Amino acid sequence: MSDEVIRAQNAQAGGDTIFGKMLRNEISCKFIYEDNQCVAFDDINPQAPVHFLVIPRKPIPQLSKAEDGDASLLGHLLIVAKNIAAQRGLDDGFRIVINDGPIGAQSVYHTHVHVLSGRQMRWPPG
Ligand code: DGP
Repeated sequence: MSDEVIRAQNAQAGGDTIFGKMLRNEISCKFIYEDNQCVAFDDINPQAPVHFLVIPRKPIPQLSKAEDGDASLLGHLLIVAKNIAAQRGLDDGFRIVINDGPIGAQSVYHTHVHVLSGRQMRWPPG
């Protein structure tokens, strides 16, 4: 079992997260994009040559806790993800992942969109 999955199985849902601290500038993080709804930054533990995260400023702990009123915000995250992918020249494609809960191997309980590229992705995912 990978370190990432072990970390996810030990993760606690609820409360503040490392991403909340980054959004409040309590810990430093170089944002590659930001607007009034979301920010994006490179993953600290990249799983591909390109691996960045797009996160909402609103602390939705996980996708399964999102509400109907979050539809526009969640759509915005995907539009931002594809815009950054285009800026980075990912013309041959990319993989979008949203992990949810222990089964989904979520380790940070602040909803985030993974964008991975720069190598051939495989299917089915592990
Ligand atoms: P997930 O397992 O889906 O919850 O993914 C969480 C991701 O967050 C994981 O790929 C590593 C990344 N991450 C965790 N802490 C930090 C951090 O302090 N900085 C950055 N840039 N990424 C982080």
